[in-house]
Amino acid sequence: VLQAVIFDVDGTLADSERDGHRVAFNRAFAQSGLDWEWSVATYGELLAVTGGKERIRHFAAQHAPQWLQRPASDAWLTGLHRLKSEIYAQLVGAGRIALRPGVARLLGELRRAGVRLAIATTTTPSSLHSLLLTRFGDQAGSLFEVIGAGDVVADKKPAPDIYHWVLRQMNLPPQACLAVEDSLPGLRAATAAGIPTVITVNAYSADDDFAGALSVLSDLGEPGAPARRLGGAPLA
Ligand code: XBP
Ligand code: MG
Repeated sequence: VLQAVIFDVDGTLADSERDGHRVAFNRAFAQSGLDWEWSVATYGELLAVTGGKERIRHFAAQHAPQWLQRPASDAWLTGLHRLKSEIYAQLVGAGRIALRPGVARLLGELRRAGVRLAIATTTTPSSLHSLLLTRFGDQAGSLFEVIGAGDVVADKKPAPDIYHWVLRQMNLPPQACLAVEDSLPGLRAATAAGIPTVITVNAYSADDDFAGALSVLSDLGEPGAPARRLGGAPLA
């Protein structure tokens, strides 16, 4: 029996990467005297490195200007990422990032059915909270029973650690849960933790091969605009 659904955030609850995180990274770079500009395509490649700080560190290793210490210090990375997170929260608070189709509907239906809800994301807690607050208002604090986010585990997706952490907090076995993800690192993390996973694809992940997913969907579906099933097979 399904007892809990664990949701990824970026790309799953909201299309927050291209017009949210990416824009925030670029503005933070400009405000910090860096001439880095992550195009939509470049950012798609960089999504393979999960976690904002980790993504900047990865890029800086190849593109650091003369004046920047190499390797970039943790303090510099943390400061730049904090600025990015502030800018992201402003973009979200200004209403730039909407929920994906079916998200609010499904959360409501699961809640009414007594299914427990949780989050497993690599995103920084403050960024997640600004999205939840902007999109769910007063409900934001009570919607998800457990929130696993950011640096709560050292190894980010595709490592299963964040899912293990959430399962421990909920005191549930993986087979009693369902994960909803949009990306390959997310699918790897959830399935490595033994959790059956449904994929809801977006522009960045539409062409990926989600072998091992329970189901691959176009989105989560609304009445009158049902989700299309694009693939998937049950876990062996
Ligand atoms: C998506 C990510 C995050 C965001 C940026 O994670 O990899 O790093 O791109 O957020 P998920 P931060 O889909 O698991 O939510 O800068 O806060 O890391
Ligand atoms: Mg995601």
